[in-house]
Amino acid sequence: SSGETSGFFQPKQDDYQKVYNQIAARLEEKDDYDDGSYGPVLVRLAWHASGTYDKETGTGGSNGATMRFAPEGDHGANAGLAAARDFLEPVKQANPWISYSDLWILAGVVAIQEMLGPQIPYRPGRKDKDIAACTPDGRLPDATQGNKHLRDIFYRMGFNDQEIVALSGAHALGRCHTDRSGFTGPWTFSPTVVTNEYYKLLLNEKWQWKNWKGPKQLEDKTTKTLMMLPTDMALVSDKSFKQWVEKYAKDNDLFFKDFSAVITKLFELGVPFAENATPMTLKPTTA
Ligand code: DDH
Repeated sequence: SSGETSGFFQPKQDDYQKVYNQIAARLEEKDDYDDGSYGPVLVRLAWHASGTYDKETGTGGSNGATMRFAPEGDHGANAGLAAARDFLEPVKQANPWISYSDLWILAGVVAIQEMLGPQIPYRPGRKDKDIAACTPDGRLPDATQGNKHLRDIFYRMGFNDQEIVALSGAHALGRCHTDRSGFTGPWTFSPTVVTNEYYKLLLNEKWQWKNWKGPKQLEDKTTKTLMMLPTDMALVSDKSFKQWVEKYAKDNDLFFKDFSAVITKLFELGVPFAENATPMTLKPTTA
């Protein structure tokens, strides 16, 4: 495919597929983490790299990977994401031509596809920025809050109510950690597979406040092993959000289609792509 010519390397789709495959192989190999996969925390890294975007000022977003630096890496919302960044470091060392910004987003794409989610089109072209581009604390959502906060945060990035609900389906994946956010537990029984289970559980389970010393969270009445955050419950206490929860709970294909579109939009916020940057379809290793 491509080679190193006259000192600069122009990566092609093949080269990104190779990095994809390396990340996928590492996911497979390091299966003793959490519920058996680094996949969820990689998705969270890509989301927190992107979700700092402010459409008014054009600041933040995935173009920059400024979470590498202490002010942003130390924001409370980013607690625990060093695990994801460290997981990717050997891949960066093996492929020094890829920017951290492109690598983190590629890893999000790999994680979603390898956890049997929808195909996510990938466009490279992000450049790493220096410490001066770190965003101020407070741009990512605060799980203790409600509908108004959700809209303030996600409208600032340029999303609407349907998109807020579609993005939130990512909570089918992973879990909360007391030493990171203070919350505890997974949202679903299959936290390493992309499904519409999050919406089904939101609607069909009875949720009660968990009786514990930690931050206010909900537990399912039936097994008391699953959790919801106050911000998750906001999606069923608000008519405009709830209609989408109902649609996605009924129709996994619709969720996959809308999730793919909205996560692509999230991952590309604030990225000035070249005119000829066409999205790539990278092949899952599970196919
Ligand atoms: Fe989230 N999330 N998230 N989340 N998130 C947490 C974990 C994970 C909120 C709070 C938390 C999105 C939206 C919201 C993932 C993906 C996405 C944790 C637990 C908290 C708290 C962290 C820890 O203790 O380790 C809030 C609030 C919102 C909101 O207001 C909407 C979105 C949009 C996504 C996305 O990817 C598109 C994933 C994956 C995890 C699991 C991480 C892990 O380590 O496991």
